[in-house]
Amino acid sequence: MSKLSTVCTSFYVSLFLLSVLTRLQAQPQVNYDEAKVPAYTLPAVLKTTTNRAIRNKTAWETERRPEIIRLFEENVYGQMPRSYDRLTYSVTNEDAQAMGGKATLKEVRIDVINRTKQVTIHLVLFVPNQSKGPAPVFLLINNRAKDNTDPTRIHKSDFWPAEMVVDSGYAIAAFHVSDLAPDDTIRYATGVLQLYPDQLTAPNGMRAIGAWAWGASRVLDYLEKDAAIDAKKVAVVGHSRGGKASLWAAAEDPRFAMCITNCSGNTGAALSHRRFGETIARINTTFPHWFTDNYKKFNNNEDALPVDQHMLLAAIAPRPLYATNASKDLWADPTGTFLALKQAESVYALYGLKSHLPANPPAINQPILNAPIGYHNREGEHNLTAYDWRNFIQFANLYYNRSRKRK
Ligand code: GTR
Repeated sequence: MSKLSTVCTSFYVSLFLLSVLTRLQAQPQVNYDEAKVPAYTLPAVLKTTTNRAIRNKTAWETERRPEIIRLFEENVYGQMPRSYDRLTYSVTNEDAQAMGGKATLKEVRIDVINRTKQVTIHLVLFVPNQSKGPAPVFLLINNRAKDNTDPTRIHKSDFWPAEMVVDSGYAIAAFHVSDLAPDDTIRYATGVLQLYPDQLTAPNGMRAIGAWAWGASRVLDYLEKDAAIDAKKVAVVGHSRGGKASLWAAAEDPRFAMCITNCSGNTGAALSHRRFGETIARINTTFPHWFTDNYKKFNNNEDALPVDQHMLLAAIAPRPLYATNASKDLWADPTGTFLALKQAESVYALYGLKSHLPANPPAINQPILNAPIGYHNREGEHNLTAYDWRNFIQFANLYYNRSRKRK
């Protein structure tokens, strides 16, 4: 190598190292120390932006709840388009003897058309054959590999333990996020956003998480037409980024009977004002295609945000809500999740619903299974596991049995 090229190479190497260093310095260190959580004031869930106190469920439903949804649309998840020209569906594969005769498999193609553009959602659904009437269902927003929801059951996974759910008397369904918005900074716009192109240029335009939640509602449009399903008992389930979407879907669409959010962390079930683990700046930098452009204003500026995630959880009331964490998943801030749930209790109380959450986070592997607010912190890593699903089923059993008795 000539002397000149050696000099050039080391010049560029130093330039590269310098830029990496500058970027690292620009990113504040991740905080995992409770003592370093800054003092913060959460926006009050039961006070309007004009500072009026909300004292009953009518005022909550007519004033504060719609205001909260608007604030989340404007600042975080973006507008949620409610109209479309047409939805059609066709069962592309049906097997009444799936899972060795235990279930009926349906693969359904759902097409949603708006302004000549179309998006196709591929739904996988297993309904227990033993079911005495229309079956309640768990609907997973699948953000992981498609083989997690393999309709052939050659590949089985605890991420979507279909056999366990069917054996418990529930139907189980799933669709993949990529049908709505590929999870990619550039390609995310190739799904639902084609149907609503104005959203792309709007500062409060929907992005990928909004598109996934929108997809869950379109699947619910289909489930309402499927006689094998009790559409009044659809639990929307999501893990991590899928759990952010399951919360937004349930908050936006009151037809979802139950919401389950697993390890959803920042801009999911955890409080952002705590700046513990993943922060708004980090999530917006790594995943700029998930939330509105407006949300970027709150990078390293949490105190200016007019909402926090406890308000999203509260918007799901009085419907049952189950949130989880994993003990080694500090990035998703288990304490911040528990605190957000505690803050939502006051809204459930407006409906006369008593929370069974303890004052402080329960010990690891000590689930709180009584509705309206369920919670557990599973031992282990960031994941969706058989342990988590067993508790979701228990939570749903307790809730549905109790509401049956009330009737
Ligand atoms: C992480 C992201 C989290 C969470 C997670 C996941 O990288 O920072 O907010 O969404 O991915 O989806 O597994």
